[in-house]
Amino acid sequence: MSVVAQFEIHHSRFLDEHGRAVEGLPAFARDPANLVALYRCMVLMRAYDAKAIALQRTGQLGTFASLLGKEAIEAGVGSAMTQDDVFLMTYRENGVQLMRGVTLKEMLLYWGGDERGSDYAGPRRDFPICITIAAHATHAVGVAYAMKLRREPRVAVCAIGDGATSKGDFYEGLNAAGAWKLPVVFVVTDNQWAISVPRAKQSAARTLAQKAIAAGIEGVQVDGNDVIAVRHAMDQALAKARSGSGPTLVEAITYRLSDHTTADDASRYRSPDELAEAWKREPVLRLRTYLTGLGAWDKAKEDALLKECNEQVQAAAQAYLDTPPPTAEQMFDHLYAQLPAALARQRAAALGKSVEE
Ligand SMILES: Cc1ncc(C[n+]2csc(CCOP(=O)(O)OP(=O)(O)O)c2C)c(N)n1
Ligand SMILES: [Mg+2]
Repeated sequence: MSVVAQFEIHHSRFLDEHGRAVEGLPAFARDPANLVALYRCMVLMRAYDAKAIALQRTGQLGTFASLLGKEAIEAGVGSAMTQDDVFLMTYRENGVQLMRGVTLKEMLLYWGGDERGSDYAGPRRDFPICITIAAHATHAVGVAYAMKLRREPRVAVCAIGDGATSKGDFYEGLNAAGAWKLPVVFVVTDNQWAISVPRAKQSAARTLAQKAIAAGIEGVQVDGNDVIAVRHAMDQALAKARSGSGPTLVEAITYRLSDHTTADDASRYRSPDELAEAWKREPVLRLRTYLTGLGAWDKAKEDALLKECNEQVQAAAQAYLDTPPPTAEQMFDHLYAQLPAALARQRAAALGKSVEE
């Protein structure tokens, strides 16, 4: 017998949970100004998240999926992508959207059940939220195929959860991406839970990154609570995809610090000790500790930033609340360029009219 194939999965981390640099930093992270910019985005994400939950709890927003705990993944992914890339997300990536120019008001409109919230004024080619778990892995492959056919130096980035990696669509997407060497990056938020199903029951695979191996794709694992590690892995994966060298799967290890959504109560299925342990590794404090140690951050700056973020979020919430609700026929206006006849009839009925056949 001989060994015909051997694989390794590498884990990377630059900042440990105490906010100490444990590796030589990549070039972008050696300039504290770049890290401060990422930190500011992460704090804004957290302020938005808290406001969205408060709006839901007071009956002013629909069910909301919190991103609490994955701010470093959001900032790392969002800052690495260019405006020409295309982002395909599930429902927990409002942070990346924010960095790509989707407005806080648009995001709140979406969670308020208003389709106009998916009609982004900013990144027009980014996809709307895909609630159907893993379905957008195949969409991402389609987008990347189009980019390759047109010889465009662009990349499709597909954000997906740990639970979603058990779905057939995910494997199908990975396989096609590998076989066709497409410019696509899969970012798996491995947050240890898929609603109430823990990571240990989700897959017997030691890592989720290794799922890439069977598709002939490179798979890497990063500490998803370390924004430098996420950003660095994304920089490498995007450059590789852009140069025609094919896809990468980035598994980012983190922890879902919130309930699954506002419709969930995670205390029914996970221990408070596990949650308390996870808070010790959280990404925002980690980066703040590092920046404070460098002398690039202090309490006055923190207070000013919190005030600024809260004001920004408050203004967006007010703009959302001041938006008149969509009229009934508008529910037909955001799915098709040309409405099929059956839906045209329903739209007319919603308007109280009839249409000619
Ligand atoms: C096809 C499909 N099946 C089931 C669901 C219900 N569902 C919503 S979220 C979720 C769990 C997803 O977990 P994971 O991929 O780990 O993402 P996370 O919520 O942790 O970010 C499930 C099963 C769905 N939305 N779509
Ligand atoms: Mg999960």
